[in-house]
Amino acid sequence: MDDLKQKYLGQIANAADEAALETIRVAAVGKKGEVALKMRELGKMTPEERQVAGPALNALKDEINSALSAKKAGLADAALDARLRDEWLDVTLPARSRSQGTIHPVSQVSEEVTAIFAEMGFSVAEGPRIDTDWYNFDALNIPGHHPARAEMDTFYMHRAEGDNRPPHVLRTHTSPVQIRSMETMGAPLRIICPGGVYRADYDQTHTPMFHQVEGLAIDKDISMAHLKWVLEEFVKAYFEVDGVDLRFRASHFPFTEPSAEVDIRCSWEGGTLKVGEGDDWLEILGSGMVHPNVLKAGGIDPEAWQGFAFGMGIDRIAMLKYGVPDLRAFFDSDLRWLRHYGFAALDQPTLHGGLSR
Ligand code: 2NL
Repeated sequence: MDDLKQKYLGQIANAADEAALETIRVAAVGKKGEVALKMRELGKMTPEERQVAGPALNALKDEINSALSAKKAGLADAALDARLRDEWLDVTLPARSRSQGTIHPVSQVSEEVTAIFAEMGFSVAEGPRIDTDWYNFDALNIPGHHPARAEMDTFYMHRAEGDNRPPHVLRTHTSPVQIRSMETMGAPLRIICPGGVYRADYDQTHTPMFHQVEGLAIDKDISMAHLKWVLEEFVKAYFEVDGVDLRFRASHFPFTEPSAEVDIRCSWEGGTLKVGEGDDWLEILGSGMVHPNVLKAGGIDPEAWQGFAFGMGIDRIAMLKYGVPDLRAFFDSDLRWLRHYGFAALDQPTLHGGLSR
């Protein structure tokens, strides 16, 4: 018995890991282990011999089991110590001075626009980029035969023969998000909807995917005067100037009545854009009072509520503010372009902190 004890306590002391310990446990005190075999021999002994050997075997078994548990706990402690040593981290080190990535101008401008309108009580609404032609067209007072449908160069989703679901399109504007918001949130409502939109068009000023932000304010007594103030505040904040002249030109959109396109006073002296001075005018957005049919489509009673809406191109106002000459480069994923026109990842645009710094 002393030999057994020496043998197993020695093995346990030298075990390198838990797996080795388990092998030792099975060989020593397992059901068919050496101690169990010895216990079977008790039956052949005289009662006197058994009275000595029985308790001694039990004591040996207990001793081996305790040694196993103690070693197991020791191994776990050592493993934890090793992890703490290896995974040590100095959290007081300064951040890396230049992070790898940059914020894309489209993301930067979306954040800037969101910050400006948030200050005026608008929240951000989002929706699907693939939607039914009802949400994209019919609900916006653009019926099936309307020329605007053809003009928009819509991407239609393929449909298999016999598929009776309503036709789906890649949204050509973010307006369907506003219809969905009217349905789910009702009036009064104050939202902006920034996001990607799609039209089959490609040249220096058009890409098949681009970005738009639309705004919608619905209340009991919303008028063109509110629209004018909101847009003036927006243009001043966005271009970071103290004053700007806006020019409202009568226009036509199916979803607004009356409709106006908005120009801002600017100069192009020396090839760079200056907003708020000079004798040139720059068109930056379309707007108007929401057409009663559109309110109805959104489940809002046009006898009780009215509102204004506007839409502008995010990529376009990004090009204007940050002097990017070619729209197509926005979506080329050229790292040199991204490093040049991108923004520092940790600078959040806020009105109090400066939008673009
Ligand atoms: C443009 C013109 C515009 C709207 C978008 C809108 C949305 C709803 C109801 C009424 Cl749900 N109107 N959106 C209104 C006027 C103009 O966009 O030139 N965008 C680049």
